[in-house]
Amino acid sequence: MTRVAGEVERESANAGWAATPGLRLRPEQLPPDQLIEIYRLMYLSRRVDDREIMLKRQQKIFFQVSGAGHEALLVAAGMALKPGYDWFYPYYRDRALCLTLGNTPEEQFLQGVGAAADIASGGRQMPSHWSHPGLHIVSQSSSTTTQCLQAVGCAEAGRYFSRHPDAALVGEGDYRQFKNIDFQGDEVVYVSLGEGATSQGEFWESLNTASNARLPVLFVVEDNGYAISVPVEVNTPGGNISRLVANFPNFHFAEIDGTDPVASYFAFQEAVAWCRSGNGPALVHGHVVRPYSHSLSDDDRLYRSAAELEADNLRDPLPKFQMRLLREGILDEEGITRLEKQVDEEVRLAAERALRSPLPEVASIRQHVYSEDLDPTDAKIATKPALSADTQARTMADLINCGLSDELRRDPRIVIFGEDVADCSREEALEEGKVKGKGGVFKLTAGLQAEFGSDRVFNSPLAEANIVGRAIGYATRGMKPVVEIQFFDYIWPAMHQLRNELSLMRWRSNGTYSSPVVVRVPIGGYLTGGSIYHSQSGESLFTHTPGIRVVFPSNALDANGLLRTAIRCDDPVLFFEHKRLYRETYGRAAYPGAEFAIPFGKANIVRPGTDVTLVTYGAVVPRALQAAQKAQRENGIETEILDLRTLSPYDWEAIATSVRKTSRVIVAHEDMLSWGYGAEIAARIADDLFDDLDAPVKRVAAMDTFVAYQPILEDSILPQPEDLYRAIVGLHEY
Ligand SMILES: Cc1ncc(C[n+]2csc(CCOP(=O)(O)OP(=O)(O)O)c2C)c(N)n1
Ligand SMILES: [Mg+2]
Repeated sequence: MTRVAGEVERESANAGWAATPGLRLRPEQLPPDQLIEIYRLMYLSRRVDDREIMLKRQQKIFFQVSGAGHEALLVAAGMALKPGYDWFYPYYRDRALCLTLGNTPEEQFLQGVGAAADIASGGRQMPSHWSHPGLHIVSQSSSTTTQCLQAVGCAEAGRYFSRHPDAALVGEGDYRQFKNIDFQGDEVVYVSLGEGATSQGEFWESLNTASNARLPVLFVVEDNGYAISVPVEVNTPGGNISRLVANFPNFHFAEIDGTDPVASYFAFQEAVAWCRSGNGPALVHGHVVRPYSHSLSDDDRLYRSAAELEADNLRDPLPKFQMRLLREGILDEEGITRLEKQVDEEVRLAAERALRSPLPEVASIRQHVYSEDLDPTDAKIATKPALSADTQARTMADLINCGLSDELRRDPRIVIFGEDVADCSREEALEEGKVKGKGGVFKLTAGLQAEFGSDRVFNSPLAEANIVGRAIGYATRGMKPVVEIQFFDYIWPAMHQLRNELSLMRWRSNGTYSSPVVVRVPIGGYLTGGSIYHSQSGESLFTHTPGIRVVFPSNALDANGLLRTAIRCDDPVLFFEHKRLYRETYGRAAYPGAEFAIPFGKANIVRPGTDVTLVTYGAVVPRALQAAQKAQRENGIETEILDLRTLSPYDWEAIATSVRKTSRVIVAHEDMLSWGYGAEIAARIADDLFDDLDAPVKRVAAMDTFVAYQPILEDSILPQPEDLYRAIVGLHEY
């Protein structure tokens, strides 16, 4: 660990920063041209903010959050890094960074207007939500801190490509055709956040992995002393984040006066050099000010005293740096006025042009929810199983493991990580044959690290957001992470990344970034003792999330064929694997070869019938079969069972065709009844097929409770073959 520039001792955070005794400023100076350019960019950033504030007051734009007070730190950061070479995960205060990298004032005003030509999002995101593919600024959300883990994944991808340059080659017949791979070998990944946002767990998760893997991530904490109205000491014990992070190994740390662009520049140069030369990550903690309240919706006089605001004003980097230029004779009054006039004019013209720019077409709204390049429902994807001499019936667990290994062999961009997925993190033991290896708590990834190496199959920390957040960063760089969440019951820490990030990367960036990750998730109950926290379902939460494909196979062959389509897909896929089905006798199949694939959105008619349609998926499929056999045996009823196989998209054609034939339909699933997946299907059937129905649409599902441990309770909570049988007979008699 090193500690440089601006090492200070003090009790509380921002208050009195400027007066801090012992602040160590570097003796170096910068050439006059660069000092003038720094001032120009700082002033430009402030004036774009001022113009946006005016436009917002005139109701010509609809939101404003300023970067005022952060300019010195961010111009310095931008100058120490290379646009289009390094990668950037900024946050909403980073206007000055983006301007320094080459994002133009006009591009920034186009965001405010919500114009079609807005390069960041085409009018989908608020202004100051930066994104610029040419400059390597990656689309960000409004969620504080989610960018940190993505930046870590982005850095990992850069390292992976430099170690495995062949992986950058374009592959045939999958998502790789649509990804530009761009890596340098020594690129640095910048990520910034406010001091308040360091309270989020994901910040600490990202430090964990950046430190452990010695990744070239430059963390920048922009400490303006407030998170909206909450002062730093409420968010950060002791009021100083530098103190708290100081023991992370492999980091270079710098705590600096972020209102001084020269000191900041030298600090960033050192930090960037540390990262670029492969030593590990760096964290620059810059003390800045916030002269314009949190946003235009906030008035900081409600919670900050006049004296405090006045003290902050004295540290405003813009007048301070102007005074310095005058004092040091870099510019005189006239030079300052000339420069400022030029900038004012540039800003005025840029705003005028942006206001005249065409607005997005309403018809474009649905674009980029999913990939427009690769359609996973395309019937051409379908292949027949290529049977070999090996006709042994394999379990779903086996055929998922084979599918992963076939694809790892075929596509060098695939990495697999998650909790316990590796065979053995201490790989010497594996190499020396001292241990057999674990390969997942359900053994679905067994043998993969041993065969493909620890760069490609490895354990994550016990942190689900870490898994999904990093995977998004990897995928944004064109890789294919196939990650595992150990149990569906523990997917929730990753929910923020799944719902606000993974699903949205393509849509919110107007199709310029994407993150086609596969997340494999063991799910479901019927485990006899699985209890609450190993039995949950909840697939409808994800089918209710646009941008994600949701797959839920019921047998070994489908799992293999759908997994292949998921991995080759250009969209993010949640791949649900029912734990109870992993090793069932039901649904085993012979190995179908390394090219077997099933398109999404194609249901399987598990059992043809003429009297009642039963639409279902997952572990209810074998139970529905039992019920249908009994209904046929005892009541002469012919039930047609549709296994949807993929829940989003789902095969409406197959449902409609069957319901038109039988005029009676049950939608059944293992998840709770109310607001479950079946509600949507039942509502659509009632809407679109009303004239074809001879009876109400019925649903069979779990009780609206969680799953209990004691088997007699579990049995009554989850839908059983007997429940399905009764529903079939009841509906037939209706
Ligand atoms: C996960 C999340 N929670 C809450 C918010 C609402 N919010 C937006 S900015 C902000 C304060 C951020 O403070 P800080 O990290 O210090 O950054 P600053 O705005 O001061 O630069 C909050 C609470 C959010 N955007 N995301
Ligand atoms: Mg803050």
